[in-house]
Amino acid sequence: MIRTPHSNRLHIALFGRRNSGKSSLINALTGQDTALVSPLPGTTTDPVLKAMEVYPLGACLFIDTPGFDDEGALGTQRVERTLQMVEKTDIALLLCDAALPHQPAPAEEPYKAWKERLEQQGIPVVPVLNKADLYSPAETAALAAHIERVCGERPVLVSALKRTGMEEIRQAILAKLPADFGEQTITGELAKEGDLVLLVMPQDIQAPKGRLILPQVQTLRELLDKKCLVMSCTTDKLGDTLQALAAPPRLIITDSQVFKTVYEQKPPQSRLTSFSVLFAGYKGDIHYFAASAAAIDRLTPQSRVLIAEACTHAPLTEDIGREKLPRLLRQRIGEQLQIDTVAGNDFPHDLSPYQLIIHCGACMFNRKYVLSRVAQARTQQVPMTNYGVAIAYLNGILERIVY
Ligand SMILES: Nc1nc2c(ncn2[C@@H]2O[C@H](COP(=O)(O)OP(=O)(O)OP(=O)(O)O)[C@@H](O)[C@H]2O)c(=O)[nH]1
Ligand SMILES: [Mg+2]
Repeated sequence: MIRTPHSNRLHIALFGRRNSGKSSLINALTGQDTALVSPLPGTTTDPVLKAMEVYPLGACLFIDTPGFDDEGALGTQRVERTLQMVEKTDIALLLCDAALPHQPAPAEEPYKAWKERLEQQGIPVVPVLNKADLYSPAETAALAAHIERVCGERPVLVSALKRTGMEEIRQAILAKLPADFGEQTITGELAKEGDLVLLVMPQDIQAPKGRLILPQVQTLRELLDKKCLVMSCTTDKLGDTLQALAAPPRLIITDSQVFKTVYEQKPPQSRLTSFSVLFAGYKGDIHYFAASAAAIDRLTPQSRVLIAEACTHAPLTEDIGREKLPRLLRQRIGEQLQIDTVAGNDFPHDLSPYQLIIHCGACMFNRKYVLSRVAQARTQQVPMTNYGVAIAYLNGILERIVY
């Protein structure tokens, strides 16, 4: 874990018509030939991601997208890919290529609609006028004024070709960044300097060989940064570990699969939570997840449940999303309960067939993406919870844990 994972990077996506210079601008911003450039419209057919440290923005992930004006059967699929990227975008660069005053104006000005669409999803938008090198200063000013009329905001003037205006783009991104971006912590108020924190981390068949999984690594690092005293053990060594400690831990963070065992053994003074419950708050909306867990009680054998996983790993034996959770749910509700599973970027537009959605901890997704899914579920009035919260609820201990 030497590099910042993608999920923790500021996701900066470029949107615009085909040929507006999105790929050229990614290359200019990153100073590398990351994306393919050509005069042919429709060159970019799949989103291209490039992770980079950018002063003063920090760890960023640049996302190049196919033009949103693409047509035809394949074009429509490309636009769909672009729309998927919107769900993950923290900040958008909207490339506007306006016609010169003496040229016929394009039949349609999609920028206003696009800017509004992005802003409705809570995404700050930086309008950009690219290919400034093609115009005289007077023409550039006229174009910028035109875009300002359409978008309600003055664009940043750049030339991806000559690589001018890059500092202005960085400053514009910085100015639009939500003040609290990146401020979210995993353990929040639950752990502070000097607290003794015990991590219960069973290294079962699902644990990657020779490594710890991302939520464990990130939590451990955060606790060390907070100057907590961190102890860790596997489930079978929990009793020995508690005995070895001079005082009970202030907080115990456990893998949610062994929630019940840990709850039964924990000292009464120790507060208990799980990695996935913490990540539900870090990555999503813990309050919606907790409230939605009660929907489990309203399920009937005829209900339909959607399980959504972020990773697209080959299912393992005793896989939590594929085996453990379905088994727990069916034991409680009935064998006929219909459970659909989706993975990665697949997430249905129409959630109405489902009485409940259970999402994984989403360590591979950025916060924005999970919140987009929560917003979608809320709008369609479908309860959505996550693995850890559901397991805690099924074990009857959701009210007794902290988040
Ligand atoms: N003069 C000039 N040409 C540019 C500039 N930026 C891009 N171009 C040219 O515009 C054409 C399209 O550039 P791309 O970067 O491929 O455009 P795109 O928006 O990624 O296009 P699609 O992938 O097809 O959606 C290429 O011929 C580029 O060389 C610029 O700043 N100035
Ligand atoms: Mg392109």
